[in-house]
Amino acid sequence: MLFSEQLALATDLIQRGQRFLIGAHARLDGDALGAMLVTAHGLRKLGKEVYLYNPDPVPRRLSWLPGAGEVRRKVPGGARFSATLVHDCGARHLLGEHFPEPAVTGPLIVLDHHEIVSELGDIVLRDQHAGSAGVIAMRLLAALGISEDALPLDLATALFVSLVEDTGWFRYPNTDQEVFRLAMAARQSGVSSWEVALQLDEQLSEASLRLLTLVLPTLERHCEGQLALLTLTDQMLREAHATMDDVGKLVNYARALRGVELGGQITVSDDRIYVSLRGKGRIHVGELCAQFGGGGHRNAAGCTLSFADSSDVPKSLAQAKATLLTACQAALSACPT
Ligand SMILES: [Mn+2]
Repeated sequence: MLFSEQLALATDLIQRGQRFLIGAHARLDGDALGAMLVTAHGLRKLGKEVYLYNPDPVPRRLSWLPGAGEVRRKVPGGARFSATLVHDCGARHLLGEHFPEPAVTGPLIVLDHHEIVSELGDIVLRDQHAGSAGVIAMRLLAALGISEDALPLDLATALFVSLVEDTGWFRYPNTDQEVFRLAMAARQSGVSSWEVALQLDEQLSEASLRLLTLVLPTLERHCEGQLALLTLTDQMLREAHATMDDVGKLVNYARALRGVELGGQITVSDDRIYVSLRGKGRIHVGELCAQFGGGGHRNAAGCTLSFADSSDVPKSLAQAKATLLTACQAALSACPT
């Protein structure tokens, strides 16, 4: 079904309903939370009740966003919603194990821009070309009659965060005219890019720098230098007195190297070995991660490689790495320069 047809269905459902559950993928990032808050502030403006839910806590660097403090990790018992709006999510398992039943959530409206996805949602507002999930949320609000002119500051701030987080501050190829137009709308509503940058990127913990000094020495180059890999373990987090909140975007250091086509970060945490992959455009990392049940975008994706045997982490890590190297080598060979 066309995006416009799905949009008409979503608009109708929201106009007729009163109470909405607002969700996003687990392990919230700036787009997931930003998009949730765009929808939440927008629906409130229309006189609707909203309830914000995520299985994971809001990361510290996003906790300043107006409305972030309303995100709850449980849905109140007995609650029933007219519909649930799920943001930036292309797979059910990303909603967490305790995501409520359909009897509670009502119909599921997905607002997403991932390319590699699995079946999820009764109404799916997905455009893989949209710069962020916040862009999709704005398309929905526009259809509901909310004008881009004179947005409330809380909504405009959430929108701006969604835009800068998923476009890398307007650098990635998804930075299109719609992104710039919405960024301009946010600016005109009073959002200061420097104030947002101060909150997002100028509040590092010392633990995050200590962690950097432990992770950077793990750098490995493979596939004739085209793949750069960094490894992060629970042990390093403990040594740096850091939490996952302090990890940041380490994987970007790997991709940023000259001669690198694929940057990867292998994380060993909670007995899980997962990988974040970043590309420069030649290789579709979303497709690469889909081989392992993951997903994402052309230049940014992730997947769980295996479950680590806690009795022999180095061995499980070596096996996971070998699997990843084989897949990367195959992808690089299939797409020569
Ligand atoms: Mn996104």
